[in-house]
Amino acid sequence: MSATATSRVHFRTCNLCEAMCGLRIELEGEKITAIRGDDEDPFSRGHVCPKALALKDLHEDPDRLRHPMRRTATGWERVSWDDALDEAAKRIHAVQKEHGRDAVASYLGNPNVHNLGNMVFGPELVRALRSRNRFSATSVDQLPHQLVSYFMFGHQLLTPIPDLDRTQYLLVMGANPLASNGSLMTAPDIRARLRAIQQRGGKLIVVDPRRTESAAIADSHIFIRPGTDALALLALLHVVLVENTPRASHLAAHLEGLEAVRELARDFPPERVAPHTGVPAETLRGIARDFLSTEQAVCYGRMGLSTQPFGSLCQWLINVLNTVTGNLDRQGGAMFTQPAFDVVGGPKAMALGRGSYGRWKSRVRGLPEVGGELPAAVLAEEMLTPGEGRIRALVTMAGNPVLSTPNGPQLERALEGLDFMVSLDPYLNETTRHANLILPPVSPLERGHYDVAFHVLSVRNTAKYSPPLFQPGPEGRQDWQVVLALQHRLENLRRGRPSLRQTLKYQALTRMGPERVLDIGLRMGPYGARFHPLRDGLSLAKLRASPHGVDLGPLQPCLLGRLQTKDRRIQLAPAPLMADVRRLRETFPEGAASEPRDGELLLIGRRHLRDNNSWMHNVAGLVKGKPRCTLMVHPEDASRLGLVDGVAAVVTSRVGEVTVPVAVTDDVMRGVVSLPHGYGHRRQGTGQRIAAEHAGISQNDLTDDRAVDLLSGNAAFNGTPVKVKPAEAPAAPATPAA
Ligand SMILES: Nc1nc2c(c(=O)[nH]1)N[C@H]1C(S)=C(S)[C@@H](COP(=O)(O)OP(=O)(O)OC[C@H]3O[C@@H](n4cnc5c(=O)[nH]c(N)nc54)[C@H](O)[C@@H]3O)O[C@H]1N2
Ligand SMILES: Nc1nc2c(c(=O)[nH]1)N[C@H]1C(S)=C(S)[C@@H](COP(=O)(O)OP(=O)(O)OC[C@H]3O[C@@H](n4cnc5c(=O)[nH]c(N)nc54)[C@H](O)[C@@H]3O)O[C@H]1N2
Ligand code: SF4
Ligand SMILES: [Mo]
Repeated sequence: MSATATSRVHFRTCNLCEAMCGLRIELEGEKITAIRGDDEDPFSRGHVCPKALALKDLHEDPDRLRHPMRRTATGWERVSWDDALDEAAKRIHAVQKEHGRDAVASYLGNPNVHNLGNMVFGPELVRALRSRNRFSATSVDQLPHQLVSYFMFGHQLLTPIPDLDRTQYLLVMGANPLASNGSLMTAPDIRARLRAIQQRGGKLIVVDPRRTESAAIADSHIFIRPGTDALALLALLHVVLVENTPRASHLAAHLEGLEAVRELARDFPPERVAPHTGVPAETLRGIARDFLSTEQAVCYGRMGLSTQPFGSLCQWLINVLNTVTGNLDRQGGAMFTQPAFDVVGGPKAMALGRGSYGRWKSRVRGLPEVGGELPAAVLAEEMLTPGEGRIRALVTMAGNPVLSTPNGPQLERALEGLDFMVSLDPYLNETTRHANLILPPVSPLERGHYDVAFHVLSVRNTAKYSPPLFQPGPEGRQDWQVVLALQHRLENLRRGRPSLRQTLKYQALTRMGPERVLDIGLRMGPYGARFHPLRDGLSLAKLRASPHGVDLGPLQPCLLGRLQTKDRRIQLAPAPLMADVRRLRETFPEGAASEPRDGELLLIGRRHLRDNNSWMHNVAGLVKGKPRCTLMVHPEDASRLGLVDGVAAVVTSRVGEVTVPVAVTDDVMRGVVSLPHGYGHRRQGTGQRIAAEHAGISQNDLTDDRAVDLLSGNAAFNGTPVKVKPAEAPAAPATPAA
């Protein structure tokens, strides 16, 4: 029998970053022969980055786990799904019975947000555990944005998005979209979209302690001392509100607290902040004047502003600047989406929580809960500190906190002491090697996809569903199926016997699946077909019939209809944020200047187009070439410290030490050094062979779990004080053992 493989083409959305690029995948039989950009996708218009091809590598990776694994004294052994789920449920139940509910913690990582099933049913895992010890990658990332949206607009996901395609002036602070492809600003082919601003006569300004890839294409790049952006933003507000009178916006009648903000800004003229930020007063005055004179301007700040000690103040002041210059909820300014599956304003059953603040506190350090979670920076101390309420077991789903959260080595020590740990993850890595059980989901190509989160954060209203490309084998489970199965077992264990009600609920949810929930959400949403057979509107069937996606138009002013504050007003001066300015004043006293302390340098992060946090270094095509895990050092610092380009240096912080090759470059500011995060694959007992050959070191072996934005608890990775010295001459090679 001769088998001629049939060729076919499959269209889907890339789920690897926030850009939602449309892909055109070519196949011969079951084999992928090419992955290209989908020219017919109205949003991404054929753009892809080098990571798109990795979807094939991830799918075919022999190191990717394909069945549940149990750790034993002699190594890992394969177990059946039933045995693994029974064991996980029994052990979680046993820990909670003996030590209380909060003794079991959960940590949910970033890829959950890129996964339809996990967005719909992931919260069931947290609900099933009934523990207050909930953690996620949110608190090493965008937590300040969420907290500020909750305070100002009444919902943590009511996030203003730069109207990239219509703005005439984009002020980027602490983001590098040319490497990250954009974040909290879904915008495929970001380079072309940024260039377009300039082509239509607009300007791109980048404020960053490093001359990044994005800064290199900007009209101007301004170096700023790490961690001082809140001061710079207050100075911009000073020029706008105190030295000038900005035009009134259509929201003027709906603003609460404008005078309070003006009074606050009075104390921060550009001259007062310059000795701390390193930004000349005239530079800030120029930006403020541009903001006042440009019809459509917007300030946008991301990781560099969120993961620093004043992350919440930064994101708040950005929103205030956009608002008082008349650019909030306005074409070309900072706008809000109206997503087809509306988890913010849609039907209650579909909605994600509005948010919350300080309903409880972490046991050891007393940091407040935000949106039902505690900061990842306290996870290790909650495991290591004895006493009532100590965490003794952990469930991780799509997360690698050993490499992603501050002071990773301390967390590793803490994981070693747990009574039980289970990880939903396709890889045996730095975190999951500590688990007793690993429950691997299918590959991204074996599941349906819809970006529940990123359609909410997009620069244009669009909707797109991708069906599974491959059918999973008999051992294949999606995360959501594992979550529901675990929840079902836990409920029965708590009751002491199987309950009919629980069984019916479990069967109903399993049969429904995320696709059915998506269909209902689309139908009930702002463009929905409802349940009327003749109504022309969105439904899952409609999206299935539009494999390149549906364009729903540019963002529209809609804030007043979507606002969820109690008094239906925009809160410009929320009390917790106003109060936190005191901490800023104390850190950066008036009349003083911020100077480096005894030879210390400030460490910042760095992303590269071919990396994706910690988990894609097992893809050969992405790690090839020059090693990227290097310490960038300014030439003057290098010569002062005796550091040589390409030669190893020892970097020390309060919590740890790493040895890493130096890259001497004046792309970083004097006094600042930069390392990427997500490396550090040298740990014993992991199962990612290619990553181990390109190990690098983990930036989070240096970052400090004590350094947080005190208001939100978000990790303050950027601005970690470090000392750097040349590494000793390499030791003579050891005599080989006989
Ligand atoms: N290729 C790739 N793409 C990714 C990811 C990845 O790992 N690799 N990760 C994805 C994820 S999870 C996210 S959250 C996004 C993040 O997306 P971005 O925020 O755009 O990415 P970063 O490269 O972290 O940009 C942060 C910038 O802040 C600067 N910075 C550091 N400290 C300060 C400071 O104190 N002040 C100022 N003004 N700037 C500062 C840094 O130099 C850096 O250029 O990227 C996503 N996309
Ligand atoms: N120093 C420093 N640290 C940082 C950052 C920084 O800029 N500097 N950035 C922070 C940011 S923005 C983020 S978002 C975090 C990310 O932090 P994490 O989410 O903790 O880490 P990731 O590297 O994204 O790891 C994702 C894990 O999910 C697994 N995975 C991938 N896809 C799936 C799936 O579909 N299902 C399941 N069950 N598992 C899956 C991978 O194998 C991997 O183990 O890191 C943060 N850490
Ligand atoms: S930019 Fe992001 S979404 Fe687009 S191909 Fe690259 S990883 Fe995928
Ligand atoms: Mo992130």
